[in-house]
Amino acid sequence: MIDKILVANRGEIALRVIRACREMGIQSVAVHSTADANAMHVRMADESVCIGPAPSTQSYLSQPAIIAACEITGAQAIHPGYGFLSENAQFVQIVEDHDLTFIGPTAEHIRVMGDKITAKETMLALGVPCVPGSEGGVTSLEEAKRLGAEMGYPVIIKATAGGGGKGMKVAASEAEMERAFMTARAEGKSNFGNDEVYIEKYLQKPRHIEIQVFGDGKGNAVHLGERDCSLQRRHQKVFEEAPGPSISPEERARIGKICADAMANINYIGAGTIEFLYEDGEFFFIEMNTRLQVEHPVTEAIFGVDLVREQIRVAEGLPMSFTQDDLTINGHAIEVRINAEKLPNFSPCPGKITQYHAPGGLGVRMDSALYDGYSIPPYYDSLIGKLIVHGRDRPEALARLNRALGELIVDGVDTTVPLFHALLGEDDIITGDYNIHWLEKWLETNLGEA
Ligand code: MV4
Repeated sequence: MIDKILVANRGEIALRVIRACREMGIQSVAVHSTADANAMHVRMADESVCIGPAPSTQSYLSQPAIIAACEITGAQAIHPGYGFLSENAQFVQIVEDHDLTFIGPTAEHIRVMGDKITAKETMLALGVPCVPGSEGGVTSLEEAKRLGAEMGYPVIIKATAGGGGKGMKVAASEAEMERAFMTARAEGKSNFGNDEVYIEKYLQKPRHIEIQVFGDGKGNAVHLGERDCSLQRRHQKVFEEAPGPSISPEERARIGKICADAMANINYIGAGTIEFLYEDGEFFFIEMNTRLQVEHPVTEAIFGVDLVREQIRVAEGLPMSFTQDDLTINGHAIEVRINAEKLPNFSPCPGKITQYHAPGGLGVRMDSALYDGYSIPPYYDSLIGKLIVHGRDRPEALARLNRALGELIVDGVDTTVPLFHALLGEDDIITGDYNIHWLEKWLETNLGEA
C-alpha cells in the first residue's frame, strides 16, 4: 500500500497529482525550490520540503535532493508529473534502488522509447504502422543519398535522441541531403550528446494525432482514443482536442486496438501516448511518450476517468478500474494552454498577478496554480493554466470555450488568451480543418510574427 506520495513537480501538474492523492486518502509531499516557497502546490500538499535554489537543475532536477526528501518524509512513491524527471530512465533506476516506487513506466520502457530508432523498431515489430524510412540508424552520407533516391524526396533526417524539433532537417532533393544530414547529426551531438540519425519520408501536411494508452504492467492494456494536437507553434502545443475532428469511430477502434495490443504485449505499466502523423486516412507512428501528458484532461473529460488515480492504482499493483468495453466517448473536449507570454512573439512574461478569476460553470475545468497576488517566477516554463471545456458535441465545446475565455481574468501579465479569442473566429478552427502547419501560417499572416 502507498500511503504517502512525493510529487516531484510544480505548478498545475503538482496540484493535479495532489488532488488525486487527496481523493484516494493518500498523503502528499510537495517539493519546491526557494523561488517556489509561496507556490500553491506547497500550500495544497500535506507536507513540503525545500529541495534547492531556483534553477531547476539544482532543485526539481536534483535526484539526490528528491530521494532525500522521500527519506525525510517517509514517502514511499514518487509521481514525476510531466517534464523534469518524468522520462529519465536513470532516475527510475535510482528510485527503485532506494526501495521507492516510481509512479510511471519501467526504466527499460522509458529507455527504449527515449531512443527514437529503438522506439520505431520496437513498434514496427509490434505491428504498429510507422513512417516509411531507414531501418535503424544511417551512418554515412552515401547511405542517406541511396535511401533518398529509393523512397523519393522530400525526406526528413532525425536525430535518434532528438526532441522539440532539434536535430530534425528536411531535404527536398539530393542536392540538400549533405547539408541536412550533417546538420541533423551536429544538432543531435550538441543538444543530446548523440549524433545517431535516421531517415523518413517527409509527410507534407499531416495532423498530429496521439493515442492515449494505459497498461497495468501485467499484460492488460487499453486505449482511450486520440487527441488532435496539430495546433502547435515551434513544437509547443497550444490547443488540443478529443476526439480528433478528422477521425471516424472505425479508424479510432482500429488504431486504438493496435496500440493497446502493442502495450499489452510489452507489459507496459501506466499512462503512455503513442504519437502519429495522420495523412490521407493513414496513421504513421513517430514517437512514444512514456508519461502523463499536459493535455491528458481532454481525454479524462470525454471518457470520465481520472488518469492520475489509475497511475497510482497500477503502481500499487492493483488492476485498472476499467476495461476497454467500459470506455465509451461522451461528447467533445478542448484544452487551451494559457501561457504568461506576450504576443506576437510569445516572449515569456513573468511577473505579479494582480487579479485572477477562474471561469466556471457546466463543462469547464481550469487547471492552474495561480492565485491573486502570486508572482510568476522567471525560472520555469510559461504555462500558467489550462482551460479545458467539455460539451455534448464539438460546436457546444467551442461555444463553451468562448464563454469561459470571456470569464477568465488574469491581470498583471500578458497571456495567450487573446490568441484563443482570435482563433475561435476562424472558419478552419470552427470546422476543424487544420494540420501541423496551420497555426504557424496563421500567425505569420495575422500577427506578422517576427
Ligand atoms: C515529421 C514530419 C513530417 N514527416 N516526420 C516534429 C517534431 C517531432 N515530434 C516530429 N516532427 C515531425 N516529424 C515526418 N516523417 C513533421 C514533423 C513536424 C511536426 C509534427 C507534429 C507536430 C508539429 C510539427 C511541426 C513541424 C514538423
